[in-house]
Amino acid sequence: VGVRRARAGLVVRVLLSWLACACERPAVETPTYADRADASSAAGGAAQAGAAPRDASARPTSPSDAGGEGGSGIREAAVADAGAAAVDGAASSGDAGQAPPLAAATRGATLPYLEYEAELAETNGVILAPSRSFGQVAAESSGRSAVRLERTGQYIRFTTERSSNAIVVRYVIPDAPTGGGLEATLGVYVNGARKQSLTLTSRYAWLYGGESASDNNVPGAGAHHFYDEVHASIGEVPAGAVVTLQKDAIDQADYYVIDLIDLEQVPPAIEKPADALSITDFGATADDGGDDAAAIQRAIDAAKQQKRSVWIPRGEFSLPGTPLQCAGVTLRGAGMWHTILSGAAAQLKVSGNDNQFYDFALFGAVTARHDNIAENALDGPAGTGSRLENVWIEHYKVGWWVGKGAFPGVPSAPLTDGLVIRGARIRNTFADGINLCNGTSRTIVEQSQFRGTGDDALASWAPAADGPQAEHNTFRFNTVQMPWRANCFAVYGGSDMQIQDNVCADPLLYPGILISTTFTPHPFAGTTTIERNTLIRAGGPMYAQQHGALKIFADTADIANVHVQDLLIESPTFSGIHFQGPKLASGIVLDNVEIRQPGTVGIVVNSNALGGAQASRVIVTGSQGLQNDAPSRFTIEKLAGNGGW
Ligand SMILES: [Ca+2]
Ligand SMILES: [Ca+2]
Repeated sequence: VGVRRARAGLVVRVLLSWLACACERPAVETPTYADRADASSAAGGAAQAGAAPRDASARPTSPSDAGGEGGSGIREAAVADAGAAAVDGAASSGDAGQAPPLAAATRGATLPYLEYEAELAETNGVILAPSRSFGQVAAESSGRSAVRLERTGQYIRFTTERSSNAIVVRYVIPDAPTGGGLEATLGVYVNGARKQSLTLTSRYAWLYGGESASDNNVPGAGAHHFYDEVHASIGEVPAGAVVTLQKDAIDQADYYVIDLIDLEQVPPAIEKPADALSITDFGATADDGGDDAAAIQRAIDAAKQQKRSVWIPRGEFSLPGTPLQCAGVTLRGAGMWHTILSGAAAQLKVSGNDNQFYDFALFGAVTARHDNIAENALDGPAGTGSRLENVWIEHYKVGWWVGKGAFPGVPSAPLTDGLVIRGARIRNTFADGINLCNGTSRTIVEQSQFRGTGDDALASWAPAADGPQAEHNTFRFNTVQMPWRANCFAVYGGSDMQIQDNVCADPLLYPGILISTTFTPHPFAGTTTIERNTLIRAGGPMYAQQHGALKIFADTADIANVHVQDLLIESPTFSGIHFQGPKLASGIVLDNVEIRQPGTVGIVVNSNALGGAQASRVIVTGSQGLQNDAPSRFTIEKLAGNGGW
């Protein structure tokens, strides 16, 4: 029982690190982001693999743990969103290899892996001091900390909580002196034996020129975007195994920064549906490096004619120069770990209706952002009846730009209506994860995970000059980590948009949720609903502004009727909630909002803000509650149950 509880305790700590447990933080902090003591308190959390476990019951579930009154509902939800359900499962799981399925997350995506923060593992490496300063590796890290392995024999080590057969490591290795990246190995040990070498590259990382530059690979000042990820199958690793990442003599990078490790039990490959047309019958060959684009396109065209689906079997298929044209076609793979389309043109150009994409990976080759090129994994409108499910996307400009594609002129009706995106895993892009643009309506993105996007992870944008009003888009049950520019969730105009049941952690420069009229959209209409979300260490410095974790920004037009309910804002870099003008904000309702340990103040109203908001059950702890710099222009009406301001 002791061993089991110890293992559970480690994972509890790992998962709780998302929550930036306020109880571990100093009571008084400086109001600047740069040198704040941070969430997963590296000094406190490190090298404790053998320390007394933190029992799951230590989770801050009772209202008294967080102080204040009311709001216990969001506290419980907030605990669950960080994976407490999974922790409970692990703690009661019994013997190795018998772990039950991971329970559904209350907020955020239910993900098929456990995440281990390097800075909470046992290590003899260098734990990076927490930072929120642009240009520092720690600031781009999950939990705002990581571990640097500098010398031969340095490692991170942890005990696995569940059985697994695949690993993802988020890492930094140096760039080549002249740019372009370099490769180096890193050892994976299981129970003390070097089991295999991971091959890491910095080809897709390292940009220069400061916060606004995302297209400069020439080494110089303003380095940022340090991270990339590697994934590998590692054979069966039982629960309770000791997994070590170690720099040995053969591992030649000058240093390795490890941020986090995901361990996943990948299911067996999916079987081919009987009536699907296999691309291998049209000339595609897996794993030979030869160009498969023409063969896959032949399969797509034949399948469309025969009203059948296209089967992409297990293996890696290469698309070096020609993207695939998809209009009214279903592509099915053997699973996101099993079927890979890779290369500079591993892109799906989408048009027409009934486009369906299931169970494969798209691994591109984009190394910088070029706004004049649609280097997107998927690009174009989905029509009606379309789905994207269980697709893994890395190294593009955008995951899916759901926009006009090749449509000429200005659309007068939505080109995408009712698209469903589910189970996507979109990482390490140079711009948005998913952008619903040009009138996209009634589209849902859910149960998806985004990490390291170079612009908004999820955006809904209704540009007035380039499409009809957008309506009823929903982002729900998604987990977003470490966008290195822009927001976790952004809505630029539109009617009746909804952001529900999500988790956002560690955006570097911008809010967690932005409601904005930037980019001259159609006006907000109906009600914009933001409910049951958690924003962790959100907000940041960009364009010489201190963006709050939730920002309502009426810059080019008025914003009316935004309802915010059941929101937890944990350790925002600056303010928790941020109002900025100069246009009118009206009908803004805040209900049951908790802002813990803001870097500056709980709620900030810029001097050009206009309008007002109603607040009930809004609790601020750990800092000044309200700073209203527009007292004659903006009024917050305090209803019942507020505290701390
Ligand atoms: Ca980390
Ligand atoms: Ca091939």
